[in-house]
Amino acid sequence: MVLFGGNNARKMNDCEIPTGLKELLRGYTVEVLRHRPPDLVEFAVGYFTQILQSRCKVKPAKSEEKAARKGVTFATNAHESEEVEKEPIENSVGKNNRRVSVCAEPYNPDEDDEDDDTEPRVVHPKTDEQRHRLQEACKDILLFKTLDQEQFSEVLDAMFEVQVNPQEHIIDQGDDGDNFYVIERGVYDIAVLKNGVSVCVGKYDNKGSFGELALMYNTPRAATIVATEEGALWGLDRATFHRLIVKNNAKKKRMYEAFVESVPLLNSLEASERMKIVDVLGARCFKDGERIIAQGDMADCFYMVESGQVRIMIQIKMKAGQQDEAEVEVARCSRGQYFGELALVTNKPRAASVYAVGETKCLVIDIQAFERLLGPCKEIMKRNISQYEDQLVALLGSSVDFKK
Ligand code: 1OR
Ligand code: 1OR
Repeated sequence: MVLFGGNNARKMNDCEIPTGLKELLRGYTVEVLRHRPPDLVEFAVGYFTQILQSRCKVKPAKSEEKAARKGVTFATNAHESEEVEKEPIENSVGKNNRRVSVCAEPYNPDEDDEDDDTEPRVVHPKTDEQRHRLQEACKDILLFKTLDQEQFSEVLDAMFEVQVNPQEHIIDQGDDGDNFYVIERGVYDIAVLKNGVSVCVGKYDNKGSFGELALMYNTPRAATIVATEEGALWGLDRATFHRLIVKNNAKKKRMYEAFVESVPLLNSLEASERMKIVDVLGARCFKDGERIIAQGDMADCFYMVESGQVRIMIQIKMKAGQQDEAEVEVARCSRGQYFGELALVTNKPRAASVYAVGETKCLVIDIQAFERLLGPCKEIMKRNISQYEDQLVALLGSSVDFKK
């Protein structure tokens, strides 16, 4: 079908599409599809007026001055952020919205509720295949575990794919935060500066997420993240992260603050440190009998029981030489108790399997947050761990060996 004939068509070919037009129209189209308004023109007036108003609301913030000094544009909405992409950025991850050294105003998740509906939604269109891969990558991300269905779907809409090359710096310690990243594949070293020397303190191996701290607390990047091989990430821009994840953390605080205060293990932490735990934890629910941890697996997180109970089971074989194996219950944990620390503390595979007894809800912390936040509790954990073996011998007698 020819839309523009003769000269018009030529004019259209010569004509440059203004920056931002595509994103503006795409945003509008998405909202139309979402709300199905009866009158498209009236809806358009409302939609574009909102964008205009939200632009006018942006105060000339310190961050913008700073950004201007550094030659980058402060992104207030989806299409402006594309301008940032065009800046020559060292170690750029490609077509994503990385910003270097741009600070934002401190963010208070309890204020500005009405802004939620006026801020234009960031949408990066995806094929079915991309969305499927994205959903797989995000299904165990703890920060997403307390989002409701609609919020989660908005997060997925806003995420964009990033291809990664070996040795690429995804994040550099000291920079300001631009995006949060979820790993689809690849191995990424975590390095921090100690006495001016970069030291590798851990790694992400084909799963997990990083880059939340600078966005949550408006601090410089706390570590450097380097890809050790070719990989793929999904990025989430700072504005969407604030609007959905940080705001949701305020709700999490209300829900879990009292619980975290009541966990004996966490008593030795400062109150502010306990609140940081609330920020990074995810809630996971398990059905009666569901396996939460499998003995022998590699460990990636730590659990606290919020409601219900778990059964700790160990596979044993009868005295050496015999073949028979059995799974024996060695302990139970209920509200306020923790499990899954042993493998993290000893760097060994899971020493036991753990099953839900009845409907059970656990609060989960990933291994990096465990290392970062639970250091002061490790001595207490180690003391408890040293009692495990004595308890087991007392429980089972000497007629069994552990299955390695
Ligand atoms: P960010 O926005 O500060 C760097 O950017 C990211 O590295 C950070 O968010 C975390 O998501 C991730 N200390 C600080 N940041 C870490 C750490 C970490 N691990 C991963 N990140 N530690 C290592 C714990 C294994 C403590 C080091 C002393
Ligand atoms: P994990 O990371 O090894 C299984 O995953 C978790 O079960 C383990 O951490 C502990 O939190 C929890 N042996 C092994 N794991 C135990 C034990 C236990 N008790 C609790 N867990 N016992 C036997 C010791 C060899 C306890 C016997 C009473």
